[in-house]
Amino acid sequence: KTCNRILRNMEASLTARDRVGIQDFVLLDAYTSESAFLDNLRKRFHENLIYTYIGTLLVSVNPYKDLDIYSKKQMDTYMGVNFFELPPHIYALADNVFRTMQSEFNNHFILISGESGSGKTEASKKILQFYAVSCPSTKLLNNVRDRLLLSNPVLEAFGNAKTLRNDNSSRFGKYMDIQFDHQGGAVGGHILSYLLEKSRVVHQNHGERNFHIFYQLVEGGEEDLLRWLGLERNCKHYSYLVQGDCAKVSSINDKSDWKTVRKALSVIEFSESDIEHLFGIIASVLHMGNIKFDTDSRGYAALSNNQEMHWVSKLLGIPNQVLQHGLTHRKIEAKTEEVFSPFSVDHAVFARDALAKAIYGRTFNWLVSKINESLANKDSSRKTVIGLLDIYGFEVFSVNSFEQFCINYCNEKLQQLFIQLTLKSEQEEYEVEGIEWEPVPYFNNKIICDLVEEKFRGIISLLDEECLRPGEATDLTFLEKMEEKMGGHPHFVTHKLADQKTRKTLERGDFRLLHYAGEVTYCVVGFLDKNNDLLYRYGKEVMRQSKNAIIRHCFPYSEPDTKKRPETVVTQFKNSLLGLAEILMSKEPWYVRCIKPNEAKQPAHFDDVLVRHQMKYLGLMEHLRVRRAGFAYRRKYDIFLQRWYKPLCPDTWPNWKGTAAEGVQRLVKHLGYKSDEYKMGRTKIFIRHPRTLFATEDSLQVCKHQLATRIQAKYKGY
Ligand code: AOV
Ligand code: MG
Repeated sequence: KTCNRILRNMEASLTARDRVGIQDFVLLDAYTSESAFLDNLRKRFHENLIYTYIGTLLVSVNPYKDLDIYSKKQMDTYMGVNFFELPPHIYALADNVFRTMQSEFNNHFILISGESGSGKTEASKKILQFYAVSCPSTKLLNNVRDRLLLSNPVLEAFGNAKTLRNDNSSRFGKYMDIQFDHQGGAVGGHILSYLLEKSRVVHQNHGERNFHIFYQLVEGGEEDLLRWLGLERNCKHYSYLVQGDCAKVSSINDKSDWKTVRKALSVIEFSESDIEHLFGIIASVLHMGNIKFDTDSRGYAALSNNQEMHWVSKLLGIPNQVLQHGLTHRKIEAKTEEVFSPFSVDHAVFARDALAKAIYGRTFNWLVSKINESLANKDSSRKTVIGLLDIYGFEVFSVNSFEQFCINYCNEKLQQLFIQLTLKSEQEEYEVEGIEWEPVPYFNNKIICDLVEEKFRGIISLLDEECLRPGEATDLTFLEKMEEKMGGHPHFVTHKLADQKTRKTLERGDFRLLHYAGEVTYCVVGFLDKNNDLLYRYGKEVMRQSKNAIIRHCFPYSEPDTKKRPETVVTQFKNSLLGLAEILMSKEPWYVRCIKPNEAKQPAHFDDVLVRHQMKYLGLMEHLRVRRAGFAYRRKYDIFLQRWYKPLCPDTWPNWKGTAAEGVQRLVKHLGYKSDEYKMGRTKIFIRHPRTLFATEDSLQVCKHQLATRIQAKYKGY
């Protein structure tokens, strides 16, 4: 039956192929041709068919318009149906992952990748919605489900912002585990967040905004609330909100988003007091941004506007005098007494911004842990999980800084993981299993990952080294060191070397990395400061006196000894990515590769050059070649035989005495597998097409049914 449905779907798609292209690139005749691949994507895109498979990998092209393909009816259509029976859809992938998890009782993850604005976050939301609607439900589970869904608008409000690339750009990385019980009910979840782009709190480039939540509060906050927070209903009034000069964005409705977030917070069990403290913090950051400093008669910083200070003091519950002193002084180590040194105006501004960033960043982490408490599953029985990874995509601006360096490094790592899990391991497995195989060449970006992260020699090591030499090192000495150490590297270019390697000139303070996804020129200014993320100890001490419960939680007394050097930002990030790779490697991978059709964020516009570039760096052609020449399904002989299919052959049922490999050989002979449909490896059977397996699966269902009927008949009298 399944096989017939698949064939029907294939036939239907073949009949319509001239108009709508092919649903699975594996079926493309000219499968090695990049142009045929591109034509197929374009054709489908113009028919609003944004999804296409390469085997079980899903390619998605951002339509930049709402399509009527995400209704409850669509979800029902895709539920419990085999992968190739219906046209490609993100729901088909979600459903397939879910059912594989259930039948094999193991853990999975879905890696969603693509550049900034290609549709990763939307894809992850669709998957989550599918699980929320399709999983078996009880009243208790409904609770978890609502919280899982509503954690999204809250985290987006605090962690997303408008950039030049995307009006709702994720400025943090997110990995979310959804936990299922053995009946398939969603019983809990856990979120890990990665490096929030804190610098946005105090600075935004032209055409960009601060995090959404600030605008939502100012635009949507109720009159009483704003009065209580001392805020005006005017974003232009706040220096932290106007640097990008685009407080209003046509695609964003801050007022209605505010309502959604406010409601979500209550469902996720934030108490009224939590919410009060949370918005007290958001407002105090805005007030802090408006604090100005004058030079006093001795040349030191003095506060020039007390009104803002009054509000920060009130909202954070810190005495005004203490706060003022904390913003204008630094504490100096002395044996017996406390000695304070006053700041210059520049220093005071730096310390103020550092404090605002620390407050926001730590509050964000608090928010994630609070959401995790609410998603936590109280029952300790064994669960299986599906992990969803939605991280900031590769990005290039006219000026790129430390933040882009971290984001793009993270994308290199994910690409490396993809390569290891697909192209490399797939081909290595054929070799290990002794299957004849013509290797498919591909670009391995390990060379770029090493350039960035190699111990003692990579860019991160050099940067950390320079951060250890306060007073002596500068951004420029860091650049010089890189020039000296990695000048000869094929993926690294600086001012001095620019002409020879790419024939494009570079400014003095720039260096360029030739990433897997394209060239990015980084401006070195600010790298050391941002990597150090220095927050004066005194500032922390002042925060500890706060009466605001969240702030007290975020600045605990038990913080590690400040005399010991904390890890730098980039090193922490590198370690957290290592941890992420470990989490992922222990699960079965699935992929969604997102493509951005044009730079203008416009519907119905398909830019060939842009898409071709993404196809290339995402490794789609290589993936297709490996898929096409390879085998869709493989299983260890004993699992294939004992766990699954031995009832299908009289020789192997009920007991098979020989080796598992021989048993499998008997079995597939009996089932009539043709010789080009499968291969016997050293430890596994490899099956070329899913349809072969589906047919076997159908036979098994029939067989089980017959068995059940026979057993029923036998025990009728009991
Ligand atoms: P990203 O997550 O990949 O970028 P998003 O998922 O935020 O990109 O998508 C960007 C925008 O494209 C969304 O806000 C929607 O307007 C539109 N969009 C994406 N997918 C769809 C879809 N399936 N249907 C309709 N519109 C869509 V970044 O987080 O910047 O790397 O850092
Ligand atoms: Mg995103």
